[in-house]
Amino acid sequence: MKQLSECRLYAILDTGYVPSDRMIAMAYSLIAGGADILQLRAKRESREEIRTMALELSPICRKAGIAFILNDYPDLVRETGADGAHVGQDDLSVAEARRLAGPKAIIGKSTHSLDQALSAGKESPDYIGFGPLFATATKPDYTPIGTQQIQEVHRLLPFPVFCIGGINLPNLPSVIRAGAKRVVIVSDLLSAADPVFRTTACKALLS
Ligand code: TZP
Ligand code: MG
Repeated sequence: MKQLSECRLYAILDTGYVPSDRMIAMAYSLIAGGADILQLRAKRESREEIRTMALELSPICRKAGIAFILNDYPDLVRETGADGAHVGQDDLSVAEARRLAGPKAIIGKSTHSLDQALSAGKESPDYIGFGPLFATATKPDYTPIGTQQIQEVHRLLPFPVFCIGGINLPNLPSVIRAGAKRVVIVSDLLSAADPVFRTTACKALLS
């Protein structure tokens, strides 16, 4: 499996954008476009529905050689064959998530400010998400933090930082100029007329 340090483009399969009957096709499109990691983010589905989707997605990612991460549900990581879990500020600690997901699991944490990023650093996650950089309908209740602190967060933290929130193909060059090395993109890839083309274009800018 691709190491996190090699990963540049983290794509999220968010069920708010992709109906369950298109989920697998979308996973293949994101992979074909060069996504380095896939996350399943299903905020409205039941644990059982998430388990079923994860059982389908995890062998697809495994064959593609990329990590498959569950948003929330570290307790489902082992039984679904996922590679890790992503926790938010109001979720389990990184240590608790790791205990449930297993010692080899990748554990990521969301952070929404420089202070939160530095606190998360003390929990030794495998990576953090940092944002939302810009306003986004995918996470509407959060204040955008802009791009000014991207270099600082990279300077202070020893693990991969994935900038997130409102990033799209048109603004990606400015995000990279601001210091981002890795990004998470959700709606811009999932809502694209041609998700393979869009993912390929974003990946090309990051490589
Ligand atoms: N966490 C911070 S912003 C965000 C999450 C899950 C949503 C990112 O989605 P998009 O559509 O790429 O703005
Ligand atoms: Mg969560």
